[in-house]
Amino acid sequence: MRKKEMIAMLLAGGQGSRLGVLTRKVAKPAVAYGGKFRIIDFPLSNCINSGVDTVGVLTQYQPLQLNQHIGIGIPWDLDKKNGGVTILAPHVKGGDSGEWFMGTANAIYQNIDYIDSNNPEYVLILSGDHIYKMDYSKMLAFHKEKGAAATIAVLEVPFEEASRFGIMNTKEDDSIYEFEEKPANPKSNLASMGIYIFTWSRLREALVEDRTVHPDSDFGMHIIPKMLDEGQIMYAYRFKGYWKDVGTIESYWESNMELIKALPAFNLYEDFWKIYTNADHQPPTYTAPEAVVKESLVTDGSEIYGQVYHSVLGAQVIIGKGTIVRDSIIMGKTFIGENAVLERCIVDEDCVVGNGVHMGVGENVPNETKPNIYNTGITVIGSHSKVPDGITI
Ligand code: ADQ
Ligand code: ADP
Repeated sequence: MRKKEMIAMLLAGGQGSRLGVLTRKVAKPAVAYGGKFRIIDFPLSNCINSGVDTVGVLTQYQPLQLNQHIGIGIPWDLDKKNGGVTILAPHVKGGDSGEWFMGTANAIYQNIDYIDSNNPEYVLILSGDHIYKMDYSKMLAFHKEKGAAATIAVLEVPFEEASRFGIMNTKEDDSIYEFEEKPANPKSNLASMGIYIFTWSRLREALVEDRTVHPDSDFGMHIIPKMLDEGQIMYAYRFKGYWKDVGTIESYWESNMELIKALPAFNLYEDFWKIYTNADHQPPTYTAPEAVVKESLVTDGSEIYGQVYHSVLGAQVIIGKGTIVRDSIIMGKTFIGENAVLERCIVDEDCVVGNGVHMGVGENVPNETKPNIYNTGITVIGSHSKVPDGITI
């Protein structure tokens, strides 16, 4: 039987309801990000850059786009016969009694056979909805050095946000003695990133046992507290670097905008830690004589006839003559007509925005006229929308 030291299981099943219309038709991990990427490119690229060559992807909600994007894993060099990326079917029970994976740990339980077939020593559990670069091999070295049953990647978050996370207390050596999932009154600000390494034999045991008590078994709610109660050795692995849960419209927009700072907190241009994606072959971007493009990311195959300021544009975007786009995210294959103004907008893929459309408030406008109102409104247009000529939104 073949043996892998560590395989990854990527939880890509969430709906991402807080991303609103952006996840109406696609799962959150398949949402476009940074012009030419999709959110799932980050954990997948981290895997291959860390030497993890076997990844199981658990999908559940609207998996079509995700399946198309991942394919057989060629862009990430994950198309290997021995290992590679495997998209695990949403329900495994077959027939009419197809069972949804409710709960993150239960989703893993449902795929025990897949994990066993790789005979791993360790299993890395990942979420499909975080933007970050991380060397999982360093985390594994830490896990082995500590002889832990489980290691949780952590970072310190502002106290007022702590109740959105799994929060733990550690001793001086970073061993964990207390863990609470999304506590109302957090006792610390050391937050779980939802990234775990388990020694597989220990996790396997816990999954099988917990299954009988909690059919909807969840890592943060059940598995981690259970293992801690049993006195198993668990460590917090401190991550230093950029990490963003892009689960809300605001954090998604902000994180895209952070990419276009002169000194970005998150750098896509580092050759030693490339982010791979499945992109079409497109011609270069064309900028017309009258075009203005400043402080922006513009992806291949676009045609700019208007003005683009501080914005992120996906592939094959067309910006018409006389149109001004500012502080916005325009996703791939979207067409914007002439003499339109878009400020603080997110326009999803495959949209058509008509001539003379005015969209989004623009930070300055309400602040100048009503100094007490600080408007952070972001206007979002779902995929395949058509905005008729002359409309103001
Ligand atoms: P949450 O962010 O609330 O907390 P959760 O809803 O448990 O995360 O989902 C984790 C990931 O798994 C997401 O990517 C989600 O899309 C996916 N997922 C959820 N259920 C799934 C299923 N049944 N099948 C496939 N995929 C599924 C978790 C931890 C916290 C931690 C935060 C950090 O529980 O302790 O602080 O992540 O973001
Ligand atoms: P959000 O927090 O923005 O609502 P998540 O991605 O965290 O989005 O998803 C919320 C929860 O809903 C997750 O536990 C996810 O697995 C669950 N969920 C989403 N879609 C489905 C589905 N089709 N069937 C069962 N559970 C789902």
